[in-house]
Amino acid sequence: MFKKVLIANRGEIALRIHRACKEMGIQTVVVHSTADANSMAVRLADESVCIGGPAAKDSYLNIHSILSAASLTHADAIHPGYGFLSENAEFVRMSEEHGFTFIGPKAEHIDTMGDKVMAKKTVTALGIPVVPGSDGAVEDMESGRKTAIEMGFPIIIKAAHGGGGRGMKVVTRAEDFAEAYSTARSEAKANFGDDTVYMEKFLQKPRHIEIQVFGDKHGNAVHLGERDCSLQRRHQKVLEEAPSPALTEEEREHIGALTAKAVRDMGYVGAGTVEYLYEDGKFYFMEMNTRIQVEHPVTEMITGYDLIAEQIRVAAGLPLTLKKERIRFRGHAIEVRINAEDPDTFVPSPGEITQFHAAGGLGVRFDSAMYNGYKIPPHYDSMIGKLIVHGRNREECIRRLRRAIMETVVEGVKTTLPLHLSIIDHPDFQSGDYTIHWLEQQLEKNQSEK
Ligand code: MV4
Repeated sequence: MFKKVLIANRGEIALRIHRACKEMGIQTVVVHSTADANSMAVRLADESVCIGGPAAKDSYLNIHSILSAASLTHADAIHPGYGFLSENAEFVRMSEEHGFTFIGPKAEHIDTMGDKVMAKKTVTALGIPVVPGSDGAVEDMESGRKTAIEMGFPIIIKAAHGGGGRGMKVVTRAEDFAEAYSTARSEAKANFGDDTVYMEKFLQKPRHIEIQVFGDKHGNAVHLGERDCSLQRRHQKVLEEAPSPALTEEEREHIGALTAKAVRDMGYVGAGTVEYLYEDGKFYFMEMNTRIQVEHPVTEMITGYDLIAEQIRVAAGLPLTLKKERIRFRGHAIEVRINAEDPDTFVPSPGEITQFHAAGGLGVRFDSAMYNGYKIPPHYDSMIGKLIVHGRNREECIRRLRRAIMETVVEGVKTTLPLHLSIIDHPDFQSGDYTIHWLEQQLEKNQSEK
């Protein structure tokens, strides 16, 4: 096992990784920017190294500084968390060349899944269902329009090197295809440095359902069930829950087994998430994320496994402790992301937290790097914490979440807690009847009432 792990991240996930390391008897080094010198992770880690200025490119994205810090402190392995360098294949290769184990998948799998056309080809060959569409890239306007007419509108044009919803165009009529196609290509070139685009039938009322997977270096792979992440705003997840209120036990078993088999056949190592759109009882592959995700605690709460500890064990070459026969799903879990933002306008609200109290009690978990007097720097993502609640069933979970939100105190900055309260109090949420468009439609309604 590793003696020392370098944490190449910040905020709540840096702290989350530190906690897992401490429970495993591993020493921690956290790297940080000048803006994060007073962070909780820096305070708690065994060692810390300041690696640059506040801008991510000067610190959390600076591969050379991070590898220097790892050399200087004699770290054995590097945990990238999520975001930043977590899906950068070049960082994986350079880390390994310098003798550090990357706690994550192989560079090859990061590359494959980073190219959405290649990802779709790869998973199709492994028996995963995908959205009908262009077979690979759309090379020219005429063939694209022809395929679109054959498939029937609406269709969606996506950038091969995009992801997270950026660079997509929905087309509803053949007359609009030409313009959408050329705009999509030039935007893809400008944003991702590659103008490759592909096309799919546009699903109009799907849910976002993702499967948590894990593989090890011995050829084992398992799934840990799904998370329903349909409640999003501008491709940012707002609330996640497991199990999905939309799935039957048979559907869960089916998509879970199919996904685990594909991941095993790929030889995938570490934590991953396979994202699907789900509509009318059918699943369609969207993309695979080759990292641990923000919402992983939802899965931890219903399975009882520590997914960060499992990532570390697998990276060290140990076999999965997650055993298919032993994975049981217990009760229901919901996570709400607490952002330092105005709950109506979503304008970021950095500044000093003047009063802070985390909710507690049975079934309540608060993952955050906040403390009384903490100054939220303006340079990063506005997520300042996650409130995760477990209950024996969905109804108990929602009631407990309401209680926990009411108990949480964050003063000095605006937060999205009031938004979460309004979501969980809504009959559509309580009945589990929502799609990927529900939240934005709801917010529009509220706006027009004002
Ligand atoms: C789609 C889709 C409908 N049909 N693809 C958005 C993020 C990116 N990963 C893929 N996305 C979508 N792809 C087809 N063929 C609708 C979306 C989409 C979406 C997906 C998940 C969660 C929220 C979303 C919001 C808008 C659009």
